[in-house]
Amino acid sequence: MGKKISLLKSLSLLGLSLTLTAQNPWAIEVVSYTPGTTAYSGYQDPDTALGRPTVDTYTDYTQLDPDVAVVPLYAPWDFSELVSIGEGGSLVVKLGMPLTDDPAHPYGIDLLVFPYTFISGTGNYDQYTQDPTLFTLPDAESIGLYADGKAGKVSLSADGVTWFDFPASEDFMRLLPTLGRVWTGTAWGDPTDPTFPPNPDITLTDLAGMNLAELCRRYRGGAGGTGFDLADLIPPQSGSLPSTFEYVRISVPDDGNANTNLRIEIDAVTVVAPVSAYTRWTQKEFDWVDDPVFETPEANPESDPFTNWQEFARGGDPQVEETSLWLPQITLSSDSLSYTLPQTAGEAPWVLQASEELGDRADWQKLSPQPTAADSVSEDEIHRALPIPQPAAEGTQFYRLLLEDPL
Ligand SMILES: [Ca+2]
Ligand SMILES: [Ca+2]
Ligand SMILES: [Ca+2]
Ligand SMILES: [Ca+2]
Repeated sequence: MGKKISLLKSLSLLGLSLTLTAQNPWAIEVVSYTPGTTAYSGYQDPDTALGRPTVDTYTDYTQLDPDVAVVPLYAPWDFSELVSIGEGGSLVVKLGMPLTDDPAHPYGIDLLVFPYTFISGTGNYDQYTQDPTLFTLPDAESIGLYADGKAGKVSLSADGVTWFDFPASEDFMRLLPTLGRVWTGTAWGDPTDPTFPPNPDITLTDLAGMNLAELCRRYRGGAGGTGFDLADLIPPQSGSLPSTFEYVRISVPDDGNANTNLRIEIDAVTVVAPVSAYTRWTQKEFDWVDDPVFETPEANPESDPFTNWQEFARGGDPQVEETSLWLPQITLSSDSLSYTLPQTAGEAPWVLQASEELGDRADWQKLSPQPTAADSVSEDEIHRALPIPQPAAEGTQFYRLLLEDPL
């Protein structure tokens, strides 16, 4: 009986620890909020900055519930969705997970801020029919990003006491405005992933004249947002930057000018998720404004003999027709196996397999765990050496390298 009780106790402790370690990639707690002098009245509930960016908003004032997907032309606008920060004001939130400068983050972007903004220009998106195929974005002369009187800066802290700023040039009102749901081609589908940033180098003129449905596809499942790279933080005069941050501060300067009304409205902030080496490769090799259909591992946009997956793992160029790609040349010594990879393929899943037989009787088994590779880099190549375990029994051991399939 006593044993049963202690088992139940440990189970409930396990449940508790799971709850405590659940990580949310957005703000989970308001630490402080000072509206400042010019914050919009009504928009002063700081809890509206917690959680993910808004998925659905209201078609108009008569709606009791959100009934239309947020799109880059129709931003969330309700008191329950945004908090306003005016001159001299600030908002400090605690993130639901650590924020780091992870090299596996897309485009180097680590943090996303979702302010109130939208693509402006000629024409109105009809939020009642909410059909993005019927709307063409403004042309290059008239396309804009709503940023009227918006100003502010982002700072980060590890402990909530010492703050580090992004440069003043890193303002909020950058592409892309929030997208709430994925456009499936025929309907609004699942909520977008607010941890997947857009390419920070896209410009408004890249988007000019684009159909809204096409633009939504370019988000590639992400929610948009203004990206910040921790590598851009202003380092302290002495000491070094923390490697991990937990707090985000958004503040609006008081410019001392009674004629201006600087402010910013915030929907959410999120922590970017790492992505696969293959996804990062596509982000380098393909333009963001091009159709994402060309980026799948199976695709072969230039119709040479190699899929994108082969191009990625064998140093190919997915835009150039090639007749041959690199293949690993293996050298074996008594205790290690070596091969060379193009540097761009350094993270491709080449795995080492072993078999005691060759030919029909071969039984190739992936070494588990894989031997720890020692890489040395020269020019654009990686020379990789893998220690080979001593064979357990007498006889011959054969090895081969295998390129695994995409996940
Ligand atoms: Ca970064
Ligand atoms: Ca919000
Ligand atoms: Ca190809
Ligand atoms: Ca090629």
